[in-house]
Amino acid sequence: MRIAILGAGALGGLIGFYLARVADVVLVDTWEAHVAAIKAHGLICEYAGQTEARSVCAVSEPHHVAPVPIALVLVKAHQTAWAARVAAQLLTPDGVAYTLQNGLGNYDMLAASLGAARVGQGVTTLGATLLGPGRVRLAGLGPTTLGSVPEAQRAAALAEQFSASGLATSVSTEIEGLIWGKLLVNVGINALTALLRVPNGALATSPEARQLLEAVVCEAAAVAAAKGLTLPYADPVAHTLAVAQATASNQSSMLQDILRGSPSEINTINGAIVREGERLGLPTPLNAMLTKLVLALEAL
Ligand code: KPL
Repeated sequence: MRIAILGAGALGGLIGFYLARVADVVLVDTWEAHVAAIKAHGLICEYAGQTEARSVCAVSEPHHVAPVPIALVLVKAHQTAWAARVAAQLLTPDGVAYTLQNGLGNYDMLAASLGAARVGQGVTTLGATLLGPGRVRLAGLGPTTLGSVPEAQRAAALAEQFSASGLATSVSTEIEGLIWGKLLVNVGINALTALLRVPNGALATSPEARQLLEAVVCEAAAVAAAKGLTLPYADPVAHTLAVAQATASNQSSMLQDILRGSPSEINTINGAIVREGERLGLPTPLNAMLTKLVLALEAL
């Protein structure tokens, strides 16, 4: 199977590294130093106590890439419009783009551009860190789930490739609840760790940070409940705290973005809760406050 990965950052690089064991992978990324390093030395991955380099095709320009039946969209939210253009260029006429990005809104942007029949969505609990040009680290193995829409057969074939490469993956007909399940975790962890500049675990150990996490997750869980969604766990606060503890020494992706001086994904995470709350007539003052604080931090 030929698979293009649009955005070879932490998660895109990690998934590309694994998938290249079993599939014909091409990484497309605008960061030229990263692409040059992968071309020169292979994609280097630190995982399970070892460091391995794998030869993977990487390009910054999709012009000369042969058409692919599947594109995985793993760019940050502010690059989704770019990914939609590249997917339109690279996909075969019946090809499908799957977004595994954080937050809400990316699917809608891709579907508006490619048509809903050519876009699928999924959710991953894998953790990854981008260490530098051409180098990623596995920060945590966890399941990935692909939605059965728009095409259950293709999702099943892709899930099989993921699993064969070492990334446990299944297909679900209830992908929206799973996406919101991860969204609530990101709502509770990402902005607070970025603002406080602490690793994830600090949110569970500091009583004040923990209170904030609880309040912001409860607000978002009320929005999910008002939408009638079934989350993949019973207690959103307990689950988010468990993720913060399980990833205690990790820097959240939002903290990594802020430290790099890159735009964060705040508008697709806490900002998305505010927009959904407004639509449903539910107040979300804490999520609104965190969104404004992170936007202010980005502008400093
Ligand atoms: O998904 C994450 C992220 O950083 O974006 C968590 C689960 C918070 C792990 O760091």
